[in-house]
Amino acid sequence: LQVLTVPTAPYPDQRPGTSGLRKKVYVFQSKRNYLHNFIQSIFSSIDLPDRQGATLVVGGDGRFFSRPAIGVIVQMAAANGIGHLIIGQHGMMSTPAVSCVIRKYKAIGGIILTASHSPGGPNGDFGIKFNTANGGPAKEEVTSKIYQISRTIEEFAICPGLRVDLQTLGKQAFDLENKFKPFTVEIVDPVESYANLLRNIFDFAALKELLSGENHVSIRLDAMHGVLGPYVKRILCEELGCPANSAINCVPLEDFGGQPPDPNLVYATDLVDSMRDGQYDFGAAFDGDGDRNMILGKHGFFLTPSDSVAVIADNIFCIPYFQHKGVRGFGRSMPTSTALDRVAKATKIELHETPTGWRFFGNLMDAGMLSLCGEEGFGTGGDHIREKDGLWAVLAWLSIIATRRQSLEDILKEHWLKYGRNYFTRYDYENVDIDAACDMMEDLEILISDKSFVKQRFAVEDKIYQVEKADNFQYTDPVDSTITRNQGLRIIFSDGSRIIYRLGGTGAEGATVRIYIDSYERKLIFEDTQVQLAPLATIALKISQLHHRTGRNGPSLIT
Ligand code: VG1
Ligand code: CO
Repeated sequence: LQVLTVPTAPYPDQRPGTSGLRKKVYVFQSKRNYLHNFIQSIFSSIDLPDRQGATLVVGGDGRFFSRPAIGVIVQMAAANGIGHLIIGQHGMMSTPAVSCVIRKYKAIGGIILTASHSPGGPNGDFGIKFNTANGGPAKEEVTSKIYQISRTIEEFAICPGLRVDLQTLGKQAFDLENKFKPFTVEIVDPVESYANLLRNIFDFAALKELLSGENHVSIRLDAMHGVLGPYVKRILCEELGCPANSAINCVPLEDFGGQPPDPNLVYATDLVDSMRDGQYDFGAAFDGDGDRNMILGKHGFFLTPSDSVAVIADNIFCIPYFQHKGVRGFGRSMPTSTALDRVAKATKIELHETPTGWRFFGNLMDAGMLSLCGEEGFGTGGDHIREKDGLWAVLAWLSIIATRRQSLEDILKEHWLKYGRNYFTRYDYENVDIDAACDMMEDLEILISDKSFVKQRFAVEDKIYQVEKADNFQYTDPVDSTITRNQGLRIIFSDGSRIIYRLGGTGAEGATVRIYIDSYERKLIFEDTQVQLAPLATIALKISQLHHRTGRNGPSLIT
């Protein structure tokens, strides 16, 4: 097979965000070599000796445009010296499974075709995540290198005659011109390695008893037509004995059936509706690529992701993996509520507060400093891999329920009684004009950085909040001392309540402004979240003038 070098012209907008590059599908379809440029930039970011003959993993959530994209990636991998590709059958493999497979086969990394929770189909979004040898999202130094290369790229290498069969399991070999060794592609069952990993983390016999023994609990899992369908069916239904009606929307679709595969109360409507009448004791939904989870109790009782990681931390020894490996640290992203901090304090386990995005946790895990972590954005995971892991979170919760023999709601209420409750909400403003969003953030930073801002009081009705600290969050990695700046504007009040403003890094178009509100209550623990947080929300909008500055009347989404 012939290897060609094709001239190309760079694009200015291929900077990877929180987890990969995300654009509208039409951008990939209509801009000449848009995909090729980015893939070449990834390969060029890896030094040739490291790339030569190496193994790379390819997976994804099966969204529209994935198949042609994988065809191109295979042709370019061969032409760029990669020796061996491991690809999930039909080009599908969840993000956590890719992380697992990279580590298991000591690959140099993986490419995941997904825009996660964003809409799919011809009018939806497409995305490319790049993970490195530890199995986690590429670090800033790698992504900025990829971005720099993409801005000056002049040519890419490709093997246009190479055609791979994504359907048949097993190895395929291709002879390339001027190469001694054949280039090999291995199509693997996307579930197998990952299922094996889970078997070694959890007590499957106990879970099977919980889910299909006498007095079993009824659960409902919604794969939202993303990649997790086959994982849910094989692991939960076939292996752990859940009845077939436990698994819904388990056929992966290119457009996810028309809804964004976003596991929250707004988009996971099938799950939310079926939980309402109390037929199921426990429910969960996953995003397109299977790294996010939303968990509900009976009657749809909502578990916030911030509480989820705190409760898992407090019950961590219900999970055999941690009994064996011990617990070396807890982590949360900065905007995630401080519920986890209280457990860390009580258990005397160190807490790490990182910027948003899983790559920061990965560094700590590699150094043996972190065992369990979570993000408010429906992400939870442990150090078994280097990605958040939706199904792992579900099995973690089921392990707690199996051990404690209590409902999710009772477990959570006991947690609040023991530690107090952090009320948490997030307002998202999507596809905002980029200049308006950036100007607002700049002015807000000037305002809150002024010395006079500290000690200022804000009153709404009978509630008064006094500013104790305000800053632009920056993070110094305790392992390699890298400093990451500009990670969100924080206003912390004297009672520990926080308002955080941040620009999201996963939107495909325009800017995403996020406001996070976190407030701690020791006694009033059974109130409604939105009612409880209304005064702080009013203050957050007043300080930032967000509606006025962006021309919006309200958030696109509240979670
Ligand atoms: C969002 C979430 C963050 C998550 C990231 C990737 O980032 O807030 O918690 O890690 O998406 O999730 P941002 O920068 O838009 O706030 V996913 O499921 O892509 O893989
Ligand atoms: Co995701």
